[in-house]
Amino acid sequence: ARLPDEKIHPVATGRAAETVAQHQDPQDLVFWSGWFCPFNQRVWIALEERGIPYQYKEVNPYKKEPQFLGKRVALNPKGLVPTVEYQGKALYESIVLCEFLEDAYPTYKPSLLPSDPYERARVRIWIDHVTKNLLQAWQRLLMAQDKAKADAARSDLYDAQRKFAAQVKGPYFVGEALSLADVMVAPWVAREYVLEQHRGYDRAAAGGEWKAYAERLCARESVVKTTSEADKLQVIYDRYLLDEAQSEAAKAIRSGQLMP
Ligand code: GSH
Repeated sequence: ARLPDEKIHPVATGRAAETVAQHQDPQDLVFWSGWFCPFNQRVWIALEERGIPYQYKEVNPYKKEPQFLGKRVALNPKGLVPTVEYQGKALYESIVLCEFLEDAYPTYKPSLLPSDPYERARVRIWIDHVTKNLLQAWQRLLMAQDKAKADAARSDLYDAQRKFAAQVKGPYFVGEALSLADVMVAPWVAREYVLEQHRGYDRAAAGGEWKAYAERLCARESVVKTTSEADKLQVIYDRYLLDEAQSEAAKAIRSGQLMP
């Protein structure tokens, strides 16, 4: 039997489809992407912000078709998107990939890491906060099946967002320039409407600073041009909202663990 997660719309749509169309030519860097995936969007935003040449290839990570799986697992033992093939060698993990783009393409400006070592470390501390606190609460709220669980997750999410917002110098995390701290959180900010529509989330409840910051991120061109049509994404989120999703992330949250 086919996993329902395989029925995901096969390709990017809307503004994201235009971006895909502009990145079909072979390049040193092949971006194996799942259009719907927020981890994936981090790398996509970084590529677009910095104007790095890349070839876009769509993958549905839930499809276990052998010809796909063979290639994908060979590239990424975890079998996840995003995966990057750079000069024929594979790399994965969204945060590592964004850092790799900084190292491998130093002449592509703007850099998404500040030059000051203290500020670079501060960016990394708050990326860690996004990973360990903000995203976990986000996903728990999405998948919460009763009021008590939803209330607890929502309150943890507001708390994580408020703490993050207090660190934002404005307009972005380190100030005028966009940095990896913004890139790491942006895909989930751009999906907050799912929580608003289905889980009683209210951006303003995370504070005025978070609300203004979130609106700024959603309007950023690199975020807009890597975003597909909402109805295609909704099909995927419906399965999380009903707690039917079978992704590794869904299984982890369901068993009280951190997402992979
Ligand atoms: N920690 C990974 C990263 O940061 O890149 C997470 C990537 C991830 O979970 N990707 C999902 C995936 O490929 C799609 S959003 N899932 C396949 C599966 O669960 O089988």
